[in-house]
Amino acid sequence: KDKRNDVFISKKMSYCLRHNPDKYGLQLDEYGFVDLQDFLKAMNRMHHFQPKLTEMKIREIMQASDKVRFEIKNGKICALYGHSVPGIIKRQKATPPDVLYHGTAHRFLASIEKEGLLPMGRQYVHLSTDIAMAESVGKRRDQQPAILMVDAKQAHADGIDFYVGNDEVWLCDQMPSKYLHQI
Ligand code: HQG
Repeated sequence: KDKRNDVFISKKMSYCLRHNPDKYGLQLDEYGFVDLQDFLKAMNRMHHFQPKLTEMKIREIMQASDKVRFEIKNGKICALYGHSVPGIIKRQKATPPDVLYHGTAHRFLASIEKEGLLPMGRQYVHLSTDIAMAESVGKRRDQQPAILMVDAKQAHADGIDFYVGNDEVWLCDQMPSKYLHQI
């Protein structure tokens, strides 16, 4: 199986569903879903996948992936997190685990200390349920990432909303630094 090709397809799916559906002539609904058949047509039209991208191929890629990035439901598909599209994608509010983690680069720590965690280029701040995941998220930006522990229980008690991404990824609008502790 060609792993590289699967990664390429997955990245294009993320690009379309998180960042630029417009370029594909697609419009996400308020929860970020788009009709799966329309999505397949647009992806194939744009990238000329050989063989053609099918629902089965997408399911196969989703199954083989280390991260749950997409969801297929009622004939529609969405990205579960990571969005930067202009209209805010609605996420379901929920009670987070008591503790969450965020992996980042050491060079960002001074700014995070001052401003808290901000969504930066995305719609939400992304938090991980476990340290290993936070570590791998942080490694995208720093070989030896800083791991921040988030006192989600206190933040939630103080009125900060949390939203579900998937079982391992939680989202929030921002996270003041008083709830962050480097570990
Ligand atoms: C940092 C991947 C300075 C923040 C991952 C992060 C994740 C600040 C960067 C998902 C800051 C933004 C998202 C502040 C936050 N000052 N820097 N005040 N507040 N930052 O990529 O969380 O593989 O937008 O620490 O696994 O790294 O694509 O967010 O380093 O789940 O599916 O600004 O993307 O998933 O970076 O990653 P990002 P993220 P996929």
